[in-house]
Amino acid sequence: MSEVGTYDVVDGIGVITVDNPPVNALGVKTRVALDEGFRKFADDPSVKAIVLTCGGRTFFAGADISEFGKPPQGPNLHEVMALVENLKKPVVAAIHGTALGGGFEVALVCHYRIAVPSAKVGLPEVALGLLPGAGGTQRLPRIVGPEAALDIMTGGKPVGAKKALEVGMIDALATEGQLREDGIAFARKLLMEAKPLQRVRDREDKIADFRGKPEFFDGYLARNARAFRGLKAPVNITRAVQAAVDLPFDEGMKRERELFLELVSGPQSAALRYYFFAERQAAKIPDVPADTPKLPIRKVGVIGAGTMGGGITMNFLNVGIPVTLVETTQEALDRGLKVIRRNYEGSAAKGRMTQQQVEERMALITPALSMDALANVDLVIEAVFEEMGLKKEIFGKLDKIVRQGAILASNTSFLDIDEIASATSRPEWVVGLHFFSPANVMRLLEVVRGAKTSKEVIATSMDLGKTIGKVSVLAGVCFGFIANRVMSKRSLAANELVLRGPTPQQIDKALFDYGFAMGPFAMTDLVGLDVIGRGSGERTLNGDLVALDRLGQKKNGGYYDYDEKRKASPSPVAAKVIEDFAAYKGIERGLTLSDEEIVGRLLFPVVNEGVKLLEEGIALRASDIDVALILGYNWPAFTGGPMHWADSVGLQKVVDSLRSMGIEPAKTLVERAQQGGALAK
Ligand code: 3H9
Repeated sequence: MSEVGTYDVVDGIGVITVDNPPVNALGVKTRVALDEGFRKFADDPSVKAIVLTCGGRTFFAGADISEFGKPPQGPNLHEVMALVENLKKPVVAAIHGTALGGGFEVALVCHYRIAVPSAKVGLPEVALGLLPGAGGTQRLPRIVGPEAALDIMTGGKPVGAKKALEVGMIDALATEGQLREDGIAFARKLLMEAKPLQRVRDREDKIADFRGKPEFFDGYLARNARAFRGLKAPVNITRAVQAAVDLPFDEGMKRERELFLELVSGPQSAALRYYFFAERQAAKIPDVPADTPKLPIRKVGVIGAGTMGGGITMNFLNVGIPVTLVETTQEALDRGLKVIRRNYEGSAAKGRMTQQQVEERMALITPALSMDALANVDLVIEAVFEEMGLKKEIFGKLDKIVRQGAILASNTSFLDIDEIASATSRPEWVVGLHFFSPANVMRLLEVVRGAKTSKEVIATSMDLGKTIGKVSVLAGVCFGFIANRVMSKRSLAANELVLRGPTPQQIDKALFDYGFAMGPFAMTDLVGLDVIGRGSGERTLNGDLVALDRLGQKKNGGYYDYDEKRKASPSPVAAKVIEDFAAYKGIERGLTLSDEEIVGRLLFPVVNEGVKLLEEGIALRASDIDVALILGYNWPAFTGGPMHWADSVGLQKVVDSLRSMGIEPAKTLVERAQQGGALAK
C-alpha cells in the first residue's frame, strides 16, 4: 500500500492524488503510488478515464535528486510511464505549482495536460548538468518543434501556464482552486467526445521537416557557443533532440539514455547537484530555527541613491515593496532616480516589462532629502561611501529617527558591523545586508551577523533574500566577509604572478578556460584601474599604469590595448610597465607555467582562505562559501565552487601547491588532506 497515494473514483473517473511533501519529487514512495494507482485503475472496468493530480504545494517537481548515484529501488519510472502512455483509457495530468523535469515528463506521457494559470511547467535538468532523461528530449520536440524544445531545455527556465498553452505544452487552463473538479470535467468531456487517444510519442508533424538535417543542430550549437561554453549538458541535450528527429522513437529513447548516463556520471552534474542542495542548505542556521519569528517587511528605506543604493532599491520595487530613497542633495537624488528609470526602460525596450509596469515600479519610490522620512519603515539599508565615520554618524541618527522594532542594515562590503552597531542604542537590530554589484542582478545576499544581532533579525534577513529572488548566505564579521575576502586572494595571486613571467593574457585565458567570464586583468580593465587602485599608498603595478593615464577600457587601455570596438589586444606598453615594476621590486622573471598551474596558483589561495573562514567561524559551512562565490562572483557553477572543486582536485595536491608557492596551508586543510577527507560534503 502506498503511503503517499490516494485513489478514488468519481462517476467513472479515477483520480490519483499523490502527496509526498515537500515537492512530490519522484522518489521511491511517489513511484510506488503511481505504479499502484495506474495498475489499479487500468484493471478496474468501472474506471473509464483517469486524472493524475498532486496534493500539497506542487505537481511533481522532478526526479528525486538525492537518489542519483544510488542503487535503484522500487518501481522503475520508465516502466510506470510506459504503463500510463499505453493505457487504453484517457489520462489527464492536472497540474498546479511546478511540473518540472521528470514531473513534466510524467505529464507528457499522459494523453492530456491541464494546468491552473499560476502553474509552471518545464525541463530544468540543464541546471543540474543533466538532460531530461525520462523521454523529455524525445517528446517535447514532438509538441513544440525542435527549436523551441532546444530553447526550453538548454535554457532550463520554467514556462508559465498561459505561455505553455500557447506553445502546446498543455492543452487547457483550469480554474485556480478548482483543479481536481476541472480535471474530472475535462476527462468526462473526453469520454463524451470519444476521440481516439493520441500519444505524444506518435506525433510527427513538428519534427518531420528537421529530419536528416545535421546542419540545423550543428548551427544551434554554434549560435549558442558562448552561452554553452564549457558545459556538457546543452551539447547532449542538442544531440538527444537530433536523435528524436532522426531516429524511430524507441531508438531515440535509447540515445537519450546513453547521453543522460554520460552526464549523470560526470563531474559537472555531480558539482551542480551538490550546488542545488548547497543553495538550500545555506538557509539553515543551526541556532536560528526555521520557526524563529520573522518581522514583516512592508516598507523599506534606502540611504544613498548611487549605483549600489539604486540597485538595492530596484530589488524591492520589483516585488512591490515601497522604498523611501534618501539622498543628501536633490541633484544626487534626481540622478539616482534617472538611473533606476533608465534601467527599467531598458528592460521595457527589450520586452521584459511593459511601460505601465515601469511607471508602477517608479511610483513605489518616495524620494527624500532627509532621514526623517525613514521614521516608519520596517527596514533601512544604508548604502553610502565606505567610511566608518560616516556610517557611524548615519546609524547614530537612525537610532533617534527610526521607530523601535525596525531593522537597521548596512550594505558595507568590508567594515565592522559591530562598530557600526555601537553607534546605536539597539545593536540587536543592526545587521549587514551586503549586496553584490549590480545589486539588481547578482543573486547573492550576504547577511552579516553582528555579535549582538538578534535571531529574529537574522531570520528575517535570511528570508528577505528569498523574497527579492536572491540567495542569502550568513557571514560573521571580518574584513570583507565571505566572498570579497576569499576572492581578494585571487587578485593578490594574479598581481604577484604577472610580475614573474606569465602575461596578463595567459593568466586571463587560463581562468576563462576554467569557466570564468573573464580573468582578473580583463576585469580590472573593465572596472577601471583608477577604481581598483584607489587608496593604496605605496607604489603598485596598478598605480604605475594609472600614472601613465592607462585607466582601462574607458581610457588609453590598461593591461590590454583596445580598438574602437573595445576588442582587446596584448599591450607592449603594459608589458614594459610590468617588467619595470618587477625590476623595481627585484623580482626575477622568466617563470613559465601551464594553464593548469596558473589556475592552481590563482585559485588554491582562495580555497585556503575559505578554510580559514571556516576555522574562524565566519562561514558556517564549506558549501556556503561555494554558494557565495558562485552567486557573488560568477564562479563557474559547474565546478561546484572553490571548496567542492578543491575536493575534486584532491586536497593533498592543494596543500602541496600552496607550500610550493610559499603559502602556509590552513591547519584544517592539512588535516583533511592527511585524513583523505573532504571540505564540502
Ligand atoms: C529530473 O527530473 C531528471 C529526469 O529528467 C530524469 C529521470 C530519469 N529532489 O527549492 P525548495 C527539496 S532532475 C529532491 O526550497 P521552493 C529541496 O532540497 C530534477 N529534493 O522549495 C528542499 O529540501 P529542504 C528536475 C528536492 O518552493 C525542499 O525540497 N527538477 C527536489 O522554493 C523544498 O525545495 C528540478 O530540477 C528534487 N527534485 O521551490 C526541480 N526539489 O527543505 C528542482 C526540491 O530539506 N526543484 N527538493 O531544504 C526546484 O526547482 C524547487 O524545489 C521548486 C520549489 C521550484 C520545485
